Amino acid sequence: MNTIKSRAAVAFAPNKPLKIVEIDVQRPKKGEVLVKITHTGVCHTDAFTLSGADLEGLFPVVLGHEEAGVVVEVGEGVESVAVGDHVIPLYTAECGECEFCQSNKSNLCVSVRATQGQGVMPDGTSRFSYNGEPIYHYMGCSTFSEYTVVAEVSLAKINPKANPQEVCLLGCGVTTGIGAVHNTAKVQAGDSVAVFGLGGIGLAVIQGAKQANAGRIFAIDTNPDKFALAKEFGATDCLNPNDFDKPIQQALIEMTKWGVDHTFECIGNVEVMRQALESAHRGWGQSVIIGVAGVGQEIGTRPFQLVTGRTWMGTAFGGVKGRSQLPQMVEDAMAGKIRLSPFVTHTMPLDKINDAFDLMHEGKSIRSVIHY
Ligand code: NAD
Ligand code: AHE
Ligand code: ZN
Repeated sequence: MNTIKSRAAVAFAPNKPLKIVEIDVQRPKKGEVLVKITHTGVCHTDAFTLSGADLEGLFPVVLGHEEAGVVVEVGEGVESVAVGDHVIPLYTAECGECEFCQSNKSNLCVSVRATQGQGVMPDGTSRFSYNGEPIYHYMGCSTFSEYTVVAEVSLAKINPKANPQEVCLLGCGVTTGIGAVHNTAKVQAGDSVAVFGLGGIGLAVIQGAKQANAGRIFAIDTNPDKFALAKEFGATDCLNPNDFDKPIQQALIEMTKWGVDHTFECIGNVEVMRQALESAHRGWGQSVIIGVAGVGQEIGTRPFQLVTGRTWMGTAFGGVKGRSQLPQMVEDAMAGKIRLSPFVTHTMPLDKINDAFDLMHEGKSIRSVIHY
């Protein structure tokens, strides 16, 4: 048999609930791997694409990109993973050979990125179908299907003893936040930090800032229910912008005299991106954009903000090179150096996945983890 059946949550159209159906998954071709997903987180980026605001959004599609699984079959030529290996699929591949992999300045491997953005495998075709009609892949992962096919270069092999319900979060949210602190901003001991948006990403930034022995850590969210966990991760000051009768950037500058050394936007709101940049310290402040903004959205500020020494930066997957660096992050989580359990506020089987999106939109969850 050249195909297997797989239970999947398919997004047939933007802004509609996912439908749980049985899809057909083709066996892996050359350079590809069939993975049985055991756990997958639901990240705001999945909701973003489902909303129709993603320039690269295609339907019907199997979403999901924050996961852990086990290799069940390898295609021709695959040597770096074998059947039974525990893996984390990567939306930022690492081929080791492209200009970006060869550089220590970037993790943005281009080996499969073009076809990934078109919702297909590197040979230009999909491995998924439903009633004979093709379904698109998503971010090179598509983990809202029990079985998925990914490129070999998109797999990090991890310690099989790791807890998959927790380390799946290293497939996106936690790695992105922690990596943004260490690899992108390069926060140093004593530096001040401001985090805008306290979801999975923002809380991971706080965890990273604490690891870096940052000084004051401002945690900013319009939902005060997020403050307890922010404090648990190390926030020193929790601020709700709605409590101020002035722009939050002005409040932060008044609280710090010249602004904050490092600010992080973890929402995907271009107005907040401006607030974060303008909260950064005169002369050297850095502002890192992590949030993903919708099609047509643009950022703006007075150029004077940059002339006076602020730097605007961005990061994807926290600058982490997945195949070479993620296995060690899994070890760090197993050793208690990275805390994952507080992020997992809800767990549920695949057929309840639409609840995970509702909980996110209602501000009630940090991460819902789906188990198969
Ligand atoms: P989330 O929905 O769990 O958290 C977002 C938080 O922002 C919520 O707590 C919400 O209350 C808060 N918020 C919303 N509007 C606000 C405002 N105006 N001011 C202050 N707080 C506000 O989302 P998440 O999963 O943590 O993802 C955050 C963003 O990061 C998304 O845009 C996602 O697409 C993006 N992301 C980017 C990368 C990357 O590699 N660059 C990786 C993962 C996620
Ligand atoms: N498809 C969107 C861009 C989405 C985006 O920026 N994605 C982030 C990861 S979000 C994970 O939750 C990323 O890694 N970007 C770099 C890349 O290569 O995709 C659009 O605007 O078209
Ligand atoms: Zn994500």
